[in-house]
Amino acid sequence: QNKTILITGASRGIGEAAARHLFELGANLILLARSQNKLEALAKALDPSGERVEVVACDVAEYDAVQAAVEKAEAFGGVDIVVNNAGLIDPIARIGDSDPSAWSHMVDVNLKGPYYMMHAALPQMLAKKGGTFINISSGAAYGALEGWSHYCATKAGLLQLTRTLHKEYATQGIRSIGLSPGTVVTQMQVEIKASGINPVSALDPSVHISPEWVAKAIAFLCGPAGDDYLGQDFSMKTEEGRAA
Ligand code: NJP
Repeated sequence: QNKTILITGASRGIGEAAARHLFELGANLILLARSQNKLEALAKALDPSGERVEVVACDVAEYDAVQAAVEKAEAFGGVDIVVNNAGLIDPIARIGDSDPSAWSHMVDVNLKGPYYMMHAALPQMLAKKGGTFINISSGAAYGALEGWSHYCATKAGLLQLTRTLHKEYATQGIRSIGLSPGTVVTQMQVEIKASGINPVSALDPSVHISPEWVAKAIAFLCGPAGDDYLGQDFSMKTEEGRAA
């Protein structure tokens, strides 16, 4: 309620579901992605008056664009929560077949993007003496999955960033929490299936996790319950995650 929440990758999938759910819970939102049209359509559907939702077309791999987007939060009194959700998995390829520039680009989006967001948002949060980062990682941070070297490496790196931020800033009221959703029915799984490497055999919305379910986990971690997971990774695949 009345929190200002910045969500990256809000144009579809988990980010869009998080935007819908957190808006319903009363948050002011700043929505980021590269697809401006999709963001504008979402903002119009959620908030026709335009009072509580701001959209910013932004590539999280560009520091100046990230900083300009975070500045928009000042109009809402500063950012309270950042959901670092934007992420890529494509192109999927074994290391020897991979394209070095595509590998590097994934580091830019999946790892440097959340770091840029932390760097840009921390001054506002420290001025408010509090703030929360929810960093969407993955079970791939723990396993070595064929064809996913870039994804596994960046998601493991994001968890280390989460832990380090906690060590550095917890005493100043900054909460840093990882969230590993498991298999979620989104465009990303369509891309995984198309690659033919490590596809989930039958993606079934009645069995696999819905983006709406991840949105509820994000809201859960934004609240006081998140204090039990500071500097850690909340896995939705565990019994604890399913119960939450
Ligand atoms: O993916 P998808 P999900 N700058 O492909 C945006 C993690 N995860 O919702 O820029 C800014 O539907 C893109 O927007 P656009 C996963 O690693 C997933 O499934 O307009 N934004 C879109 O909104 C990721 O971190 C599963 O193209 C950029 C969004 O990112 C997060 O969950 C399992 C961008 C991607 O939407 C959301 O994934 C798991 C850029 N440079 C973790 N590049 C799963 N789906 O099974 C992309 O454990 N975006």
